[in-house]
Amino acid sequence: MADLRGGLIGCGFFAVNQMHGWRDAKGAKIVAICDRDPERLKIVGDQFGIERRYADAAEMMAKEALDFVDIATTVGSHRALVELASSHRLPTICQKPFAPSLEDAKAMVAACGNAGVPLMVHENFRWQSPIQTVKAILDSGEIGTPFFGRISFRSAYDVFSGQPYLAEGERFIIEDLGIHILDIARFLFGDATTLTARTKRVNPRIRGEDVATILLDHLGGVTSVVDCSYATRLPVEPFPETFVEIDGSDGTLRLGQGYRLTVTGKEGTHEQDVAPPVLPWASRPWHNIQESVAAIQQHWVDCLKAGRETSTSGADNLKTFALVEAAYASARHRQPVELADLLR
Ligand code: NAD
Ligand code: 89V
Repeated sequence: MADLRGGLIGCGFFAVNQMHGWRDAKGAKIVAICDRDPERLKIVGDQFGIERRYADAAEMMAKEALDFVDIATTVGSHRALVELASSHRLPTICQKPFAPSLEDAKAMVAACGNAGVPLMVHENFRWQSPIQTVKAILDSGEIGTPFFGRISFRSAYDVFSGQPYLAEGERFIIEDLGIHILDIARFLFGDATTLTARTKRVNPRIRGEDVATILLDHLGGVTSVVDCSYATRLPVEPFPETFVEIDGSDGTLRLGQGYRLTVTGKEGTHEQDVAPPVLPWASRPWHNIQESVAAIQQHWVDCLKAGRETSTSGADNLKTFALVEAAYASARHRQPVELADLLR
């Protein structure tokens, strides 16, 4: 089968990782790129040798024979671009956060559903290899039935230098980072029924919240805590590692700093180094995220070719996005939120 032909929209900070991931992908290649900023278009076009360049996504979709588009712009443009792609019946990948609101996200899923085209949200954190290993151990039954989980991301890394827009939004850590950590909680423990959240802003130079603590009840009976902070100074900066603690009926699992995994089951305790590989184009400390970009993009290609639904399809990601909305609502009203009410 010939390589799938993709068009990438948005050639900014993160798109460079996506372009590297596409260069590694088996069965697909990027044949055209688009950015309304000519400077970004030139930088990415020159770096990856892409000659077909557009300032306007509608023109690219009209002129190119594409098999899919990859939308790597920031959230404000996602709905319009996904709806444009669906009007061209183009299978679509959309970066996280999926949309500015749950209402927009539902409309985007409906647009692609009505056009009969696959939609995947580029929700890559569950594709990090340490997280995949945690899931495999959970599924193996080694620690029995889980009843408690903690998924934690605490850091003082300066994310604002690479992504200055993160300092400007009314919403920050839950929408940008918590969304990944909440998705990991769903990936490991299943869908949530009720959520309670508290937020804080510690850094006075940003507009949104930079600390969030979230309590979730999951359908399968797990109680989990998702906690995120960009105001936490530690002796060794762990960015961008996600730590996991799971207690089960037969044992425990701990994924800690330095990608150390410790599992205690009925047979005893074993430790494992689950550090992700540093791909040839990757750089520390981002290699963890960069590896997951390559993995999710390969998953997209494999699913598109086989006609299978992706792990983080638009429909799946609505449930993660609902957790984001619920967290803000719970923190604002200082009350628990029922997820079923949001997903109706
Ligand atoms: P950025 O601002 O650096 O890049 C966005 C680019 O899109 C800009 O070059 C801009 O000119 C272009 N653009 C915007 N609207 C456009 C339109 N309608 N048509 C054509 N071009 C358009 O942003 P970024 O930091 O690269 O973030 C992009 C997205 O990636 C965000 O949604 C962000 O949350 C996400 N992100 C994800 C991860 C991850 O690990 N999954 C990490 C960082 C960023
Ligand atoms: O994944 C993200 O969206 C990034 C970062 C990991 C830095 O928070 O913004």
